[in-house]
Amino acid sequence: MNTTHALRAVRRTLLPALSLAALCAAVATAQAADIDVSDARLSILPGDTPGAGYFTLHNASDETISLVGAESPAFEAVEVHESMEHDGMMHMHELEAVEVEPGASIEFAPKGHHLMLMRRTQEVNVGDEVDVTLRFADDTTLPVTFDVVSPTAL
Ligand SMILES: [Cu+2]
Repeated sequence: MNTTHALRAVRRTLLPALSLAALCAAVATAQAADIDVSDARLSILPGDTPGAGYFTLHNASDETISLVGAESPAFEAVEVHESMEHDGMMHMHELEAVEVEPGASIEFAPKGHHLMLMRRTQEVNVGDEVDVTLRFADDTTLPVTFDVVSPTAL
């Protein structure tokens, strides 16, 4: 775990989820309207293991957008991760930002980019819906509803 990672975890713990959401709503601008998220699924296993969030993000604006984080009331921490294969083993690491150029799409999918949702604050079961707020570099936010699915349904 690197220093940036540790600092981020501390900052998120100190900010109550509700005030953060209110703050984000207040600063949201028109940009979020040009960002399109589809097929949002949250894959979970029983027990308090991390969940993995998958979706397709389309940038319909005329500027490059940069996804820098996410929050969810159902989890204490959400990170943007990328999985990579190295020496025949899958590894993942946290990304500071994921950029999407104007008119482009990026797919968050198994074995690639994903949101890692850690430490549940409430019960989360297959069939539920979980609210996740995506946060971009210019402080705009985008609320997305994820369908909770079993990993076998992906
Ligand atoms: Cu991960």
